[in-house]
Amino acid sequence: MKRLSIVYSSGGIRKMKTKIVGIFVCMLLITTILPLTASAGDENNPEIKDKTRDVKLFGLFPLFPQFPFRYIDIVSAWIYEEENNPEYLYMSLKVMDLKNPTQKYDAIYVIDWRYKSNSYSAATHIFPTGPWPLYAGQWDEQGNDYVNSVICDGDIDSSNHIITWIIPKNAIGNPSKGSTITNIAALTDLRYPEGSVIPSVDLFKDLTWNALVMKDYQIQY
Ligand SMILES: [Ca+2]
Repeated sequence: MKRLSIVYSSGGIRKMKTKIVGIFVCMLLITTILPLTASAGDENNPEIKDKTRDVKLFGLFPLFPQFPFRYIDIVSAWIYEEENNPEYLYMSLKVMDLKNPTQKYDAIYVIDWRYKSNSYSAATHIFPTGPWPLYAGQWDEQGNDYVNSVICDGDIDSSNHIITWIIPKNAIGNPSKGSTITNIAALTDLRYPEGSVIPSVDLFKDLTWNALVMKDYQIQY
């Protein structure tokens, strides 16, 4: 009987209307917020998810065993932004077993991408003497060197095997809110350090051209 009185009283109908409006607003919020969250990367939803145990000699020939190369074996890479730090783009690269310093080689870690027909990259080197700074900037047309670059904040986190660059957007073409950065790829490379007896050529590489996941990233802020 109580239920009937709620249905037929005007107060009950108002309550129902409020409830329906409430549910509708919630649904709107959920559908608005979800795509935003899904389009920013994180470790569980990376822009690149690479195969593992796929480091190759000269980037071409399979290697066995893979164990000695775990520190350049790319697992994933993701991009994100912080609402309270909108002038910066965050990029993280995860490998199987990051070593800092390395034992013998110059290890190079790179994420590159394209924005408005230009190429950009974030990179660093880790040597037996320790790491270089983290840096990022625009590449020249030939892909040989930086047109300009800046030193970035960030983190080389050996315990979680993640390198993170915090890149000022004004150093990478000022990508605007809603625009998309494309052709995101990661690469790693081992060379003997300059000055060693063996020439400093690219010996072992991991490239993500055949990664399991490859997504663009839409700028959030
Ligand atoms: Ca890999």
